[in-house]
Amino acid sequence: MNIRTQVGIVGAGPAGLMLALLLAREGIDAVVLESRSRAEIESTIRAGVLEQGTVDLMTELGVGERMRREGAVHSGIELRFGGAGHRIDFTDLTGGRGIMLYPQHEVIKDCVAARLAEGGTILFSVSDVRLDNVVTNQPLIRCLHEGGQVELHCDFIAGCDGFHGVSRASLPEAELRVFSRSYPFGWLGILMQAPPSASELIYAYSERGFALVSTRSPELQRLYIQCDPTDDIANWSDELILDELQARLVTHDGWELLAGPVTQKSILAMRSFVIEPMQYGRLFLAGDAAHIVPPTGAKGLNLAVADVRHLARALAHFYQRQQTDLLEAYSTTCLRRVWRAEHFSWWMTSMLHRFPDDDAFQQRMQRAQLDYTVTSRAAAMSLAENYVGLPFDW
Ligand code: RFL
Ligand code: PHB
Repeated sequence: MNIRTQVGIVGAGPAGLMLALLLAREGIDAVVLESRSRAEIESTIRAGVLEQGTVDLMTELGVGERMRREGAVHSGIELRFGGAGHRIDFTDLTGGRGIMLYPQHEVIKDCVAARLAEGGTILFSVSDVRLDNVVTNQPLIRCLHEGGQVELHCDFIAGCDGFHGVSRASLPEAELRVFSRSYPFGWLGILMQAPPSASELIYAYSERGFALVSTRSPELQRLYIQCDPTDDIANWSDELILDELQARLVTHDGWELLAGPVTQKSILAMRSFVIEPMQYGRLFLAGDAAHIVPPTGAKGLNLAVADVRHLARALAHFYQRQQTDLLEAYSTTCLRRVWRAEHFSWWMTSMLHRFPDDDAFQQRMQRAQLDYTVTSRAAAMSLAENYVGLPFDW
């Protein structure tokens, strides 16, 4: 099967789907290729926190209705250490901005439904995806779909296929710089059937390691604890996980975690990663395909959305005025925000986790930083500004 489109998009994650919706608004045709099934992408548990800018964009794109109904607006977070909680008040510190708790797979469902409803093509369960001719004006994507060969001829390719996708590998190594750091710990994440234990997210620093209390719905909690990244999840019984959460979250005023059945658990590794540049010829990378942050700052999905907003704007500029200046600036424009988020995520991670080689001095440094963050208005404002997300055109 031969298909012709203007923009070939590899990957139906938040980056690929939002790009397709943004381009449609500009009258630009795009086809999305996704290696997993629709059911799979609509049920994979990942992010939960949407920045104000992501929320605003979803509303603008007409995919915000269910989010506004079912999502939860949060106007602050708690930093917990030394047996006490300290609130960072986003509304006060950022002039009324906040965040939305709405699961990533619900964002995916809303975007897939909207894209199909507007007549867009998404080919699910494709395999053997290969990118060719990316340095020419006629790039080509080849793949297999339902047993047949597909050739997608396009003007541009958007590589939105995440960290383990194929797009990044199509950039020649000699042209690239890779920046990366892996952390000596991971997160053990669980879903637990219980009403929220707190009205806002709790980021806890304790001698036993980091813990995070988040939520997915009025009946479902999302919780994380720092663990050895090479540990086997089979070593963690539900009781052990809950005991560890209680111990790390303990307060002097007797706060209690509302417990219930654990319905899902897994361990994820943590790393920071950036590739420069994010573009080669007519191939543009966006989202996790180009950069990864540790989840402590809740930035990954939001960065992916910021990338594709720039990409859609640059492509619209190209098709409307035949000018390539915004496309040429794409990588530099995105990387400024990417590095800001890399720093913020690294900083939150460093402040809140126990490192295996930490000595007593290092622990005092972390406590001093936490104490400053919750008592200085300037420091709290910096955290709040980064957490709710800098404006799109920052
Ligand atoms: P995705 O979401 O990985 O989507 C890529 C898509 O491409 C498909 N694919 C291919 N398709 C075609 N051909 C190929 N060869 C392909 N190879 C792969 C994949 O199947 C997939 O559907 O990348 P994208 O769109 O860049 O979005 C990035 C975000 O998903 C990611 O940054 C966030 O999930 C990170 N993240 C968080 N981000 C936030 O902004 N706020 C959060 O609260 C937050 N919490 C998290 C997170 C990530 C987590 N994990 C599991 C890594 C919490 C966790 C636990
Ligand atoms: C989540 O709810 O999954 C979540 C929340 C905040 C984070 C990371 C993940 O920093």
